Amino acid sequence: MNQKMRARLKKCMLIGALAVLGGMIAIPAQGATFTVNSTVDELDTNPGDGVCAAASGQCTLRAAIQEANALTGADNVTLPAGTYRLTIDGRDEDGAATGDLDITDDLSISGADAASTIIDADARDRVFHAIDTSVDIGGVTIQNGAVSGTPFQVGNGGGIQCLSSTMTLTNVAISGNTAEKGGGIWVTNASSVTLTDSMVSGNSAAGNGGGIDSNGSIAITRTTVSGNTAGYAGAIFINGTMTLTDSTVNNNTRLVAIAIQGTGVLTNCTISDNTGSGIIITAAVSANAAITNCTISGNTGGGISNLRNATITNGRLLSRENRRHGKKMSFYFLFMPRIAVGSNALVGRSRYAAEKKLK
Ligand SMILES: [Ca+2]
Ligand SMILES: [Ca+2]
Ligand SMILES: [Ca+2]
Repeated sequence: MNQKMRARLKKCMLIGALAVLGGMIAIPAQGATFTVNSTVDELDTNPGDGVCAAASGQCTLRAAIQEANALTGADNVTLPAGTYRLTIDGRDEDGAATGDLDITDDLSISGADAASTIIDADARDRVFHAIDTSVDIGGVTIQNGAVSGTPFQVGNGGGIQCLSSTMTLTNVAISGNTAEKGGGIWVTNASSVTLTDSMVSGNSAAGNGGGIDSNGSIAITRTTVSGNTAGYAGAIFINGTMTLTDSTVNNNTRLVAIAIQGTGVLTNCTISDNTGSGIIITAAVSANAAITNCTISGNTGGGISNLRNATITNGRLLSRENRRHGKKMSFYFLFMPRIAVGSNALVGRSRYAAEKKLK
């Protein structure tokens, strides 16, 4: 073997070794990407064949989701600007064939932006139903979902129902949806939702949470929750954990804007001009809140009703603007309040003592 041959052999062995190594490195599957090219609501003719195609030959939003559900692994849907109206009736079906868009396998949906990519349920059912999966949705408006009745799988979550799922919602608008609970979004206790740079507005619930009702974990950042109505907790009802950061909750209606029955961590927020109290930390044993650098003003039922545990730091509670029964009232205590305000820790039962110190 001459030197040239030896060098060639060495090179071959190196390439062979790299090939073996390459085979061992797990390269994550990219999944399929389906680009929707029709705003019509049509079924996929053959879910699982890898092709997003309705009878018309076009790739519709429903067909793309059915195809992505049928293919194992995470897939992507690209949704260009347009209004995608759901027109196939049939609630309480979880295969995305009728009514809402059921997502049952990991999926990412990318719209152009919330102003131009609009998914409208036309009040036939909710818009999205995430079921035991992980979903990213960005750049869309989710509107005009309407559900009612029982059980909860049917009646809760007008815009979105997040059922035992992880959802990341970015640059979305959730508006004009209605439900029994969670007009905009309803979240189960085994779920986790991240809502960022978004708007939740004009939704309504007969029961809890006009905008959002969450039993799971929800992180709300740089988001506005506005103009929602409910039987109780016009904006947000929290039975699990919530962080609300750099966000505004305003102009919501009925009894209280934010009800915290679990854990609430509110930082750099504005809670203003709601009909009812700004925030209630309920009497439930689990209820607790930490409120830091928030401005709470102009709420007609008082600023904060603290029935359990709350820690408030560097807050601006504008007592003249928060009213209850027509009288200025920033804090409203009913039951053994334990409250800390700035560096002045107040622990006690007397609302008058607490209020005096607060002013
Ligand atoms: Ca297909
Ligand atoms: Ca899939
Ligand atoms: Ca469904």
